[in-house]
Amino acid sequence: MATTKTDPKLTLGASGAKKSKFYEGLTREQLIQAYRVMYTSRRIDDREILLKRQQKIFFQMSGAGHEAIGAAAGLALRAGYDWFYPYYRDRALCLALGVTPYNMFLQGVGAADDPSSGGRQMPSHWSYPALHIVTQSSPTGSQILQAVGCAEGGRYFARRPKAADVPNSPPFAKSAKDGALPSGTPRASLDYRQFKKVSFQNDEVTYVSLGDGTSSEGEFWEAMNAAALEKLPVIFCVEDNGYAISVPVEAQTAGGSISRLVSGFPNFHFEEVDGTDPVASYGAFQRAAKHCRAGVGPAFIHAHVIRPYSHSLSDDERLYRPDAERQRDAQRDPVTRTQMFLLREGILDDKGINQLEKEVESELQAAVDRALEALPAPPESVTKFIYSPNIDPTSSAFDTQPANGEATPDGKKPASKTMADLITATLRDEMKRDERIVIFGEDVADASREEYLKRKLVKGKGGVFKLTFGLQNEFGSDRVFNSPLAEAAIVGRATGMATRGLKPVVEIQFFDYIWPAMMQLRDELPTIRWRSNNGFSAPCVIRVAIGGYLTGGAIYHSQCGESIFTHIPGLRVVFPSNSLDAAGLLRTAIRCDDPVLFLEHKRLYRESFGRAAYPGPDYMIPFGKAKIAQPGSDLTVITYGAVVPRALQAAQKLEREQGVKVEVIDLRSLNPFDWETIAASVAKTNRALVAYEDTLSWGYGAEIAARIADQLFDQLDAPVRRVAAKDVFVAYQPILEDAILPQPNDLYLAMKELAAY
Ligand SMILES: Cc1ncc(C[n+]2csc(CCOP(=O)(O)OP(=O)(O)O)c2C)c(N)n1
Ligand SMILES: [Mg+2]
Repeated sequence: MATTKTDPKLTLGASGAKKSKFYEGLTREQLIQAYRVMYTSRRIDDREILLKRQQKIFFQMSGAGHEAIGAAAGLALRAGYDWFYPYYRDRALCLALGVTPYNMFLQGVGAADDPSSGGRQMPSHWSYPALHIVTQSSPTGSQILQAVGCAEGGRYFARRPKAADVPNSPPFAKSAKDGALPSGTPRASLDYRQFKKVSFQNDEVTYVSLGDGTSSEGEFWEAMNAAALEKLPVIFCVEDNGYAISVPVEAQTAGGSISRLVSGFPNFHFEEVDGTDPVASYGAFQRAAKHCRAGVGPAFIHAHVIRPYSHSLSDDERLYRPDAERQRDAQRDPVTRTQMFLLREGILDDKGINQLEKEVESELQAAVDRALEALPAPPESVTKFIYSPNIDPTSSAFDTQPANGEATPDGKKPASKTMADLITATLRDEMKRDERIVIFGEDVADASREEYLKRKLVKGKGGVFKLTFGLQNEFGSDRVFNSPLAEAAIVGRATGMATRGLKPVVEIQFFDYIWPAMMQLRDELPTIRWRSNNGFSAPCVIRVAIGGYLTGGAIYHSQCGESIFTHIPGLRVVFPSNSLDAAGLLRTAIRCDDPVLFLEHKRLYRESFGRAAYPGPDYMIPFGKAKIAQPGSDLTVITYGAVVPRALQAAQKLEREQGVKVEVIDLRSLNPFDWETIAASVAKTNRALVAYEDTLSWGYGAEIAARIADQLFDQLDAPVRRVAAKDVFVAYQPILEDAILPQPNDLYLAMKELAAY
């Protein structure tokens, strides 16, 4: 692949003056504009440092030393057309794209009017929807996979423009808090697309930047691989200032050069450039963008920059960098050098420079004065935008009846379908209805080698549990495809796609292997709407095969752990126990406007328990609505998933033997959960047992038990009890597995004891 290397001896330097007459295509006005951006950026940093010392702002991250590469990127790319996943040193880029200094100071003071987050995020965590600057978080590197997904989303819409259409005009006014629809609105018409503005360009590029230290994160490599595989128009820009806090690049990157390490990736255009030189940097971006816009692959820009202001205000680099080294860097200061360059080239004289700097100073003074008067958001607003303000998946709009149960004309009863069957049927129905749905994950395609399918040489795989079987064949390889074996990439790419308006329904093959995606699932996907103050959202569905009782599944194919995810605000978590619920809840998950973790119990996929007839293409169940699996008056059992059939078995035995009538509540959705149904039942039975398959301590049932103890204390005639797995891993040998996981007999004994208390 093409590699362009600009020698760190600058085009800005005296020796390069002759060559630079062409300025890589930049006009004199653009060069002045670049300098204005760079100078403004540096002065904002200086002002913020002062404000921090005066305790008028609460944090500061500087972009000092990174101004030239940012200004160049901003000149080469287009705000509101291309897409941007910048990192915290990209102040100059954001200014070049159109963010105002006032907006930046609003971030610093944490104002309600801060357009990035309304005071929820630190300064330099950029988010400006109109400019296509996508909300940024603090973990180093978690933006990179999302940038890949963003580029994929753009390309998908460019190839399938009809997918961007919105099926119906919004069926109800702006807020649908209670989900009430105007009479006559077909319920099936309700979905996230009505609230998701989609825009795309055929030749758009996605910019993503990171520091040299961040290139050590695994997600960086997953992103590079995915972008190269898919030839995506992503510009990766590594802003190499030689340090990650105190760790120098040679202790961070094998061989000390990230350019050398990535040079083997195919389909890339590579640039290594002096990132303190705006002209050379602009040239690098121009060539990188050209490569990406042509649709032939991604680009990688390795920009050598400096970091004159320590890592942050909490860091003093003199503790690990000697003066001589710092002075060497100072000679490459991009602001000073660009100023010298403008003077030398006769683009601005002293007067012109002074004038420009005076203008910037007075603009900043006015912006600071205004920002210091800005008010914070009211404390009661903090829970706003954890979830979609537009679609409430707990509402009655998602409460539809199954369209079946009647005998067919020839008198036959409809066939009983497994949970696996109905999940596949729901995916198929929804894919037909909504062209924005894409499915990817490990092994989910029928066959990556399409020609085998075309020539009918193979039947196809469609997932290790076969739930996506036939979908690639039916809907095409751009809608159902295998991803590399990289869970963070699955969730991160899905997040980026969903940000653009696609509806990824991705699969994590086993819950036991969800952990590489944990950064995306904890710090990214569920936080996007809240942290951007509703500026961005990423509604998508993560399907995960979970659970044990497999006789031979052992530790790494049997885990539960749902409470780790119900603990995360912003993430809906559902866990059906039977076919009909799986179909209804999956449809709600797909059509709603929030990220959903959809947990599918492997043992229940093909059980005879809970089979049901196909409920039709519009059957939905609202989230947060439990089902009374068996009514009773003496004792309440609150459970879900594979414990439901076991609890029913135990309850029926107890009733047969002792006439105890147990009410079994199947929660079905875990976040939100149905407190009303629990409270009404416990008020009636005065006894509560919480049963779950996960390990006992700190598990999901602990929260339910605590709430019952807290809020229903007066109703209780007995302590709240729990039955769950022992606090160990699940063992392979079936006798051991039986001893570890809660069995019907454990449930029976606990029910019996509690009923007699
Ligand atoms: C995943 C993660 N680990 C650690 C940190 C703490 N941290 C913030 S910035 C940083 C160094 C980043 O260095 P580099 O990528 O070179 O960027 P630079 O700050 O030098 O521009 C670290 C360790 C973090 N934010 N996220
Ligand atoms: Mg660095």
